[in-house]
Amino acid sequence: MARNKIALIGAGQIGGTLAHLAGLKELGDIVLFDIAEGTPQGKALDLAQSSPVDGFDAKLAGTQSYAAIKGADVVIVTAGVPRKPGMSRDDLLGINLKVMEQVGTGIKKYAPDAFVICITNPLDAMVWALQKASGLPRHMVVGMAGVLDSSRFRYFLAEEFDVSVEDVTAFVLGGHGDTMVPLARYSTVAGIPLPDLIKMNWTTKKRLDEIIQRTRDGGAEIVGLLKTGSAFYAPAASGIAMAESYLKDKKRVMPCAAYLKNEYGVKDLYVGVPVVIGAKGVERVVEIELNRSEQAMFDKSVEAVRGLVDACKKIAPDLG
Ligand code: A3D
Repeated sequence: MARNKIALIGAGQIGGTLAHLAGLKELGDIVLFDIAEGTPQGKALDLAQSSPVDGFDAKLAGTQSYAAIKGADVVIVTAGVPRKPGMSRDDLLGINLKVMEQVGTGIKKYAPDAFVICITNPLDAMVWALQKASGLPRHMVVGMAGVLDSSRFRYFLAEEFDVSVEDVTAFVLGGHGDTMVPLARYSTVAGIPLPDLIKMNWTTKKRLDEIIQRTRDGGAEIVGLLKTGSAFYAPAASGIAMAESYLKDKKRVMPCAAYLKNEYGVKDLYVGVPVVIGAKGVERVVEIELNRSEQAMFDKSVEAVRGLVDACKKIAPDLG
């Protein structure tokens, strides 16, 4: 059986970490693409030289040519610029929109059958633009944000309760940004929902609200510490979990930015919702029931995403 081929567009902090994880997990051969000459080649060679130590077999190559991604099974896009302290994700819109147009054209030409995962920010607008620019089927283009946001929430909760991260599940919906919607009712420790844990005196409503706010600010907290870029280990791990679910047809249920065609009452937008990822791409959008206050938070988040997509349509009318 031939190995799968994974193309990584953008070989920066996240791109390099994606390549490392894909190698360690033997997900397939890896091509790193970047406009910065030497960067993808250098990272590919460095990682290849780690493979005898770690015992994985994968071909790793770096390139400045889209032709090298030909026939990729999975494409993960991190090309663009990340945030610096004081910048919001939305400040990146103009620059990264142009990048999505270029990347979409390359994917359309050389990897039209791939499952495409977008990570570039502002995420919900960039995945929309990437789908439009590539013309790939909507169920084959998806955005990574919810897996990361819910992983942050899970980590903070596991710390709060002093239990294993493995036994904490969490749900975060909506756009990737300050309006994201961490859902306490659907988040559990070994199946016990968070509101019940408050009743059991494991935590207080006040503490839970603080954890939810820290989750919302999770990306900014790391930008503030690093000063020269944004988070990359956890975002890369999240992207790889989505790629793995597709390549191995695991059918995992994960919160991702998926194209909605009336689910949750939303049309023609990418928004973070739970989906099933399997060999057919996004196989199902899971519509959970929201109570009134959750729905209000979700609607606010959708409006923020719609504002960004409208801004994209103004800058690049051809995409709309
Ligand atoms: P960085 O280390 O700067 O890597 C980006 C790479 O993209 C650089 O190597 C650039 O040379 C390259 N690049 C720029 N323009 C192009 C182009 N036109 N074609 C190909 N490559 C290009 O950034 P990073 O890896 O830390 O972050 C990448 C993106 O992910 C940024 O937009 C971040 O904001 C975003 N990000 C998203 C999340 C989410 O949860 C959605 C989390 C963290 C970062």
